[in-house]
Amino acid sequence: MGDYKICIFGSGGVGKSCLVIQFVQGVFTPKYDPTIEDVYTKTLEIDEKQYSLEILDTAGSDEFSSMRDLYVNSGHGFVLVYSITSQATFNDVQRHYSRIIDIKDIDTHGRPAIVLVGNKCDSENERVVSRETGQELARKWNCAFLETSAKDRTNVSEVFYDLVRQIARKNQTSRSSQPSPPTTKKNPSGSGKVKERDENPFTSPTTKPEDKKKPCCVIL
Ligand SMILES: Nc1nc2c(ncn2[C@@H]2O[C@H](COP(=O)(O)OP(=O)(O)OP(=O)(O)O)[C@@H](O)[C@H]2O)c(=O)[nH]1
Ligand SMILES: [Mg+2]
Repeated sequence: MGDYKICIFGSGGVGKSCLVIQFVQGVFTPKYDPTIEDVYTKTLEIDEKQYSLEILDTAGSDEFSSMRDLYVNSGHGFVLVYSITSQATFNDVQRHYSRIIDIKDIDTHGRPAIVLVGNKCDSENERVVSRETGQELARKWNCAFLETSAKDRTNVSEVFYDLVRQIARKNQTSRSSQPSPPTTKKNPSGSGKVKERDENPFTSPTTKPEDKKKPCCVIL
C-alpha cells in the first residue's frame, strides 16, 4: 500500500479546509473557522491499488516558517489552492509554488507532484480569476489544474486522485523517491481528522476524538 503525505497550501479563506473535509467526510462547512493545522487520513483505491493518504491542512494566515519548510520536505504531493473570487490569493499561490521549488531537490527527484486548484467555482458571479489564467499558470508549472467547488463537491475527489496518480507515476520512475513504508496508525482503517498541532505533523499521529471516528472509506 502506498503511504502518501499531501500538503494543502494557499491563502486564508480560499477553502482549503472545506476541500479536505468535503473529500474526507463528504460534508461542506459554511462557517469559516481559520485553521491552525490539521491532519486528515483517508484510504483510497485507485486503479486496483490501495493508497493511504495523510493530508496536512495548513494555516493560510501563517507566514512562511521553518515548520512549513519541514512539511514541504516530507510531503510527497502538494495542492496549491486559490479562490477564483480573489486575485490576491492567485498571486499568493505563486509564492507557495516558488517556496516548494526552492526546497525540493528538483535535480534529483524531478518536479514535485502538484495540482493547482481554483476553488469556489460555484461563485461564478464573483469570479475575478479566469479559468484561462489558471490554466496558463499550470502550463507554465507543467502541473495539473482543476477548478473546484468544495460547496457543491465539483472536482474535489479529482484533485486527490490526480495527485495520487502523479505521485505513483513518479515513484515508478524514480526508486529514490519512494515514499516511506506504511506506518501503523492508531486508527489504521479510519478516515478523518487525526491530530492537531504537533512538532512534526506527519510523524506522530494521535487518535482523533472518538465521536469523530468514521468507518473505513474506500472510493472505487
Ligand atoms: N461559495 C463557496 N464557499 C466556499 C467554498 N469553499 C470554502 N468556502 C467558504 O470559504 C470560507 C473559508 O473556507 P475554509 O475552508 O475555512 O478556508 P481555508 O483556506 O481553510 O482558510 P484558513 O484555514 O484560514 O487558511 C468558509 O466560509 C467556507 O464556507 C466553495 O467552494 N464555495
Ligand atoms: Mg483552513
